[in-house]
Amino acid sequence: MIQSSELILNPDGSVYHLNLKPEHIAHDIIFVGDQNRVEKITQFFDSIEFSTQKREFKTQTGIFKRKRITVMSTGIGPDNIDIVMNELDALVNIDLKTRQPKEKLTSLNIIRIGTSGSLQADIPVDSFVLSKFGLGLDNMLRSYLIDEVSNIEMEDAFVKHTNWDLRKGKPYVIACSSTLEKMIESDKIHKGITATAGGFYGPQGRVLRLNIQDETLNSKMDNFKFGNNKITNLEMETAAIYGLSALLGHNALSLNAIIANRASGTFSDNPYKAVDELIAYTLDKIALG
Ligand code: R1P
Repeated sequence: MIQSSELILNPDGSVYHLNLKPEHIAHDIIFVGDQNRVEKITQFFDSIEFSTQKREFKTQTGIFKRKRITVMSTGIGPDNIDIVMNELDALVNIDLKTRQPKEKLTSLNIIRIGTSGSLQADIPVDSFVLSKFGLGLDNMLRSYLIDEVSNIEMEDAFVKHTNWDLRKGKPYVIACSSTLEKMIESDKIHKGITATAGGFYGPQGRVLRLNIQDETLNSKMDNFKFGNNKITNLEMETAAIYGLSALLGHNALSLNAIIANRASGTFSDNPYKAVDELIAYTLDKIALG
């Protein structure tokens, strides 16, 4: 039995941070970072059956073209992903009354629609990126036993290429769900490795008033290659979502609208438009899938 200090439930039986009960979530789930993006998606739904919010975790479940879909904001960063993924998994794979893991496990489909900065001059602002791999620079996943799901060869090649200081922890690499990749991909979408940082400024190479440990990291990431894969973009959730999904048995895919190009120093004139287009594209693919 899982103790009440380990799996915390609210007085109404919902999971602690997400405020959700098992009946509130669909099998197909869209993650966004920003809580205001939830309604940008559900405005296209035919109906909404459930809404809740606690802190940055806003959830709505409804029907889009006959498909039941849950849209949830994760807030910013891998630490939030640890909460979201564990509590979502508990909703489907732990009996909340007996506090025992279920014998028959459920796999959720999780698609992130995020915003991100491109590291490549040829992936301009307003384009879309599908993350074939998540490269975690953040360490969150290292609290789990990950060797069976991580790509150790790529991790080692990255550490060598960037002369990575292991005092910052060892980066981890996790692949996307190939089933979801096939469902969503098209020639409109760039594919590559998405680097996930544990912070927005120093951890992504931004210098305001503090010196950072490696000022050349972004340019080294920019020319890292593993097979045909290059690091396309940098954000703060993908690798953590891929890692916990792989460990817990869920399918995950991350899509990002590129709103900044770190190689050219440019920012989209209308970042909301790119996000809206990615939302419309993804919803149609999920409805067909
Ligand atoms: C930083 O501004 C946030 O924006 C990006 C980063 O991953 C981080 O969460 O994604 P979202 O727009 O999905 O939040």
